[in-house]
Amino acid sequence: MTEKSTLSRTSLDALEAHCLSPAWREPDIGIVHLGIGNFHRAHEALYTEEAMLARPGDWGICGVTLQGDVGKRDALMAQDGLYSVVERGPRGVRVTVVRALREVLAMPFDRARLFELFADERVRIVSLTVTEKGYCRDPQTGDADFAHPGVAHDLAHPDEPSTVPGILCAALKARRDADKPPFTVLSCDNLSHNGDALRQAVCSFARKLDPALAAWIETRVAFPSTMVDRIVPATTDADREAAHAALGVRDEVPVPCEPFRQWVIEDRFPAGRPAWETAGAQLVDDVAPFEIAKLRMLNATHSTLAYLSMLAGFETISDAVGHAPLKMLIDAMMTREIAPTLAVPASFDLAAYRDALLDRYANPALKHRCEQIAIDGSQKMPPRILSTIQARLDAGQPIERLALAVAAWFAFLRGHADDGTRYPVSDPLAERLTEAAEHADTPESLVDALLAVGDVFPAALARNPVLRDALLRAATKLQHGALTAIDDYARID
Ligand code: CS2
Repeated sequence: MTEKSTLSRTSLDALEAHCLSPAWREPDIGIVHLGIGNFHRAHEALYTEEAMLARPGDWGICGVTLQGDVGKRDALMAQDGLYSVVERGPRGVRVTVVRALREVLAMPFDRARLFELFADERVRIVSLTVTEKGYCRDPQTGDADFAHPGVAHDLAHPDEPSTVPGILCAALKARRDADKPPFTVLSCDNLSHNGDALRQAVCSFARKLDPALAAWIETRVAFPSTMVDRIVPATTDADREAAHAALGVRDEVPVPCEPFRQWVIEDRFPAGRPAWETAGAQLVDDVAPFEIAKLRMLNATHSTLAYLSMLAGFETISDAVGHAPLKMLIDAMMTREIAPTLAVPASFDLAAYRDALLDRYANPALKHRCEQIAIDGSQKMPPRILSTIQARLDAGQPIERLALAVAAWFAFLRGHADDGTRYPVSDPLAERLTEAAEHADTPESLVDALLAVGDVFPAALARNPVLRDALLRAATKLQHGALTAIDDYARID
């Protein structure tokens, strides 16, 4: 093969060693996935491919970018939807070519084709990884956020939807109007009770447009919740090189990830589903304990590591846990402050879960950048950290380490590290947050200005004096630098 050849369905035969099995029958599309980012491609797409190998079925995937990222669409389509997963573990790299992705669309350009698929009853699942902000929820009520410009646009122009509530409503309306059974809607984002949260956003939106449609969605459409887990960094040239070295052909859009993966799914799929359990997914009646444990243990410590590292200057998660006091701090945070708030089944060993997380973070091959995790803190702090703080305050228990995590986020919002290095703050509320943080010249003013952001802090929590005091202590300590604060907080009892 020449230097120039790239991954394509015609080069597949030569790549058998990198496919999960040579016995592949091209499936028709049965899943439309909104948010065709790296996470989906290293997670659901791979589970789906394995499931189809174990039990053949038409569960090919059509991936959609909602940001109109035609570059991504074209790069994937130039490779016939093929791409490789570059699994980076402490013992080396494994490259697997994934074939389950059959088509890629970019909204709004490919709207007609997307709605053709939505109307086609062979599409039995519409799944999503659109990040927390993609749900366009009002944080106070959980309904669609009618003040959001995209949501307001979609209400005014329901046939040209651009947001998740608008798109799903229009898609389900097309099904209902054609008198066809609905598809199942499967949220795969890190939101607590993600299925219920999405259902509320969609139904509240539908109620404004067409109450009968809202009632039809409420009674007919399943929104199972899921807990998804795999650490998937952004693609770098090193991943393109690793894929090229393994495959002998170029892959412009490989996905790096850790070896670990987990998927816990509520088993409610009236229109059917791939045999994901054959690929190791856990199908359960109630996903909540798993979802909350993952958000509060993994995602919370990820965010804590990210904000402290952005201040202290650690670039990746493995660099961060390579700093012994920081590792001690998040270990104690999980053991002392987070795990005691979790109600998990007896078979769920929280100490083992914590230790496994610390090992996963230490994976030196992954290079998961703290800057990537630090984005969208306003969306991430409530389910990851504030819910645990609330539970501990309710029980009269100390929250020192959790408060340090929140104060580190506040300090991060100033836009520069302790050594003065500037970095961008990317967040849907960035303007409000950074303005509040930049104008605050004392720990008190910083804490008060940010506690007043009602989209993040519910009023009762913002008024809680125990939280305010703990935040003040942490913000004061952080004035001496994150490294000093980490050292101190690693030692507290
Ligand atoms: C991370 C998650 O970027 C982030 O905020 O905490 O994407 C995390 O890597 C995944 O949830 C792991 O399953």
